[in-house]
Amino acid sequence: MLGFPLWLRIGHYLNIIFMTLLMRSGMQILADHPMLYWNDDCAPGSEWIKFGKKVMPKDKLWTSLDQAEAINPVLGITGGRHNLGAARRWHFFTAILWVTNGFIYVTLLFATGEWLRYVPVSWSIFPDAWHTFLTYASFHVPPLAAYNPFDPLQQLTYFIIIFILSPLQIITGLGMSPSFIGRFPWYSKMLGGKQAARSLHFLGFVSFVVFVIIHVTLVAFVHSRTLIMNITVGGPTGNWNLAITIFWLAILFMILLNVAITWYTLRHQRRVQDILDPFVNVFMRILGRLPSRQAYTEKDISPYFIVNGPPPRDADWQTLKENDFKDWKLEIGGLVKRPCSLSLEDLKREFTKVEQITKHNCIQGWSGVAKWGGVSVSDLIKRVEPFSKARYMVFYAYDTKYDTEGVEGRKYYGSFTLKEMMMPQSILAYEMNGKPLPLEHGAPLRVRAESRLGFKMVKYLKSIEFVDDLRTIGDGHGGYRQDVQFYDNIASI
Ligand SMILES: Nc1nc2c(c(=O)[nH]1)N[C@H]1C(S)=C(S)[C@@H](COP(=O)(O)O)O[C@H]1N2
Ligand SMILES: [Mo]
Repeated sequence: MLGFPLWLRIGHYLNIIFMTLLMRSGMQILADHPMLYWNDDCAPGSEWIKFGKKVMPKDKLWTSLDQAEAINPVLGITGGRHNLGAARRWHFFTAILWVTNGFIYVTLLFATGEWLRYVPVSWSIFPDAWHTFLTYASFHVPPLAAYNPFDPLQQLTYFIIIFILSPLQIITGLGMSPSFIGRFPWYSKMLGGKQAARSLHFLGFVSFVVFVIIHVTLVAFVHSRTLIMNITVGGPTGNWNLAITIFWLAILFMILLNVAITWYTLRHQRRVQDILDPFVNVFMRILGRLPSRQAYTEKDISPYFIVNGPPPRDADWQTLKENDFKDWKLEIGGLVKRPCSLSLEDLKREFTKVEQITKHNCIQGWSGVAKWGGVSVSDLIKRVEPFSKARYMVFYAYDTKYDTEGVEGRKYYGSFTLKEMMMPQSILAYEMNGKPLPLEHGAPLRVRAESRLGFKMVKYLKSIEFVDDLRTIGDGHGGYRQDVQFYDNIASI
């Protein structure tokens, strides 16, 4: 006899909680680059849908940060504009809980025989579901007897939600991880590309929203008393007062939890970063171990490549630029036996040139393919001979960052573990698409670490320092965006 055992009711409720958090954090992430594409070049105008009304100027340099839209904190988990670090943190943390809960739920379904409630075992489900649909369409309600425990249309819908739509969200979610698609480009191709994965993930979200609206409407209007009893006290013969009390308390708690998370996160960004990242990092590390093996072809190169992080206004970089960076030198020091200082000429003359055609993945969501030419970081590491206690490389840039109000902040910097930098597609690039690195893309030299998100790849390089601990650098979180915008540091998803 199929009923509503306690574990099923709890699983259902936890699912509601996690779904609300996933949806709100997802919308916040989308607001940071509120355009969706079916192509991975992301040229302005090539999107199939755009939220917000911003139009970028044609005659002056803009960056992807300018494209971010503000979002209401009721919809977005942290609200406002460019609150991406916290949104990602909540999205990934909740995703872990949602998948775990779903996994337990499905396991118990099969262990207890309850799976029969969702999995249709006869093709007659289709004509039967159609019949139910016609009943609703003519503003009639199927009799209670049609529910055992669900009517055919309900059963078919739930089956699709649990066994098709949910796995698809996981599959398309993974299809956006730079580490995963960097290591397995075929996976990305199978989904139609990085942006197709992103678009499909969004359409999956829309399907969930449509489902929730219909589901809630039907519960409210069709045999609602029985359904509410089923999902709270486990059956229609229980205590109605208890059932309706549980029902409203559960909704109240869901709302309060959402408000509390938004409120707390906005006030304690750093604490939320420090508390949640260790959980998320378990998965970030697993994916982060995958070395990039991308080999796109010349014809994949994006005709247009979005910029993020405008060229430095700083006088020292401006002076170097005047002279085509002939006086520029990369200072390498810290925990190394042989510190050195290398000009562009030195880099070209003394190291083997490597080239790679790869896909760039910005944390905001856009992508682009380019050919990068330069020196392999592992060659550089061999040259300077780090001491055995050196664990990280810190990359310092020339650009001072300004906040959205134009207030001057600190200098850009980033870092990697030596392990990450020993990967074959970790290079320092002085060329893009066969030409000297353009000013806005990081001249004269930038990092390319192809299995990571774009913000890790420091442009306008000034110096490199080998260190044993990141906690003493900047605010100690591994980079400018980690310190100031609360981004996560591994950035493999
Ligand atoms: N020095 C410096 N490096 C930087 C940035 C920056 O603002 N300053 N932005 C980062 C971000 S968020 C991204 S997505 C990439 C963008 O590279 P692109 O402008 O060549 O597309 O550079 C990264 N490196
Ligand atoms: Mo970025």
